[in-house]
Amino acid sequence: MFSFFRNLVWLSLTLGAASAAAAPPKVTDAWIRATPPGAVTAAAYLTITSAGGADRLVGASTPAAGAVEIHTQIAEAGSQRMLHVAELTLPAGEAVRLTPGGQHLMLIDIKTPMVPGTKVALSLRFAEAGTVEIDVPVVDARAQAPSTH
Ligand SMILES: [Cu+2]
Repeated sequence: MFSFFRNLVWLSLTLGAASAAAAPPKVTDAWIRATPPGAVTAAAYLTITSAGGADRLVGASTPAAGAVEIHTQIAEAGSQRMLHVAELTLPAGEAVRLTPGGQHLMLIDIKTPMVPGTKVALSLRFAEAGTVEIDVPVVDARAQAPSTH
């Protein structure tokens, strides 16, 4: 499993070197799961489509948290485990979905609880397209993701 992710990173580096994306990636269906008081992390979900060519999500940040990591989730011995990945490969024109139970952005050391109805500024850093700023609505954990944004 670990070598699988190493191969993913290697593959994305190869693709990134060959691409020359111009148009910024399209980010849709972004939402952050509301957190209870005292929580130190929060999960953000979104869909990214790189229209201009292959790209990679290489980092993210927000004023609302100390750090943002790209995580993937795997089932292991009957329980869910999260893995920190260095980057996310974005094939040209393909919608890459970060959804509950799978890949997500992890907000680490959040400054305040994530309150439903509020929005959080999120800065996404792409290898080719540079930085894309979005405002992400906070949604109650029991509610479904908004259909669009
Ligand atoms: Cu996580």
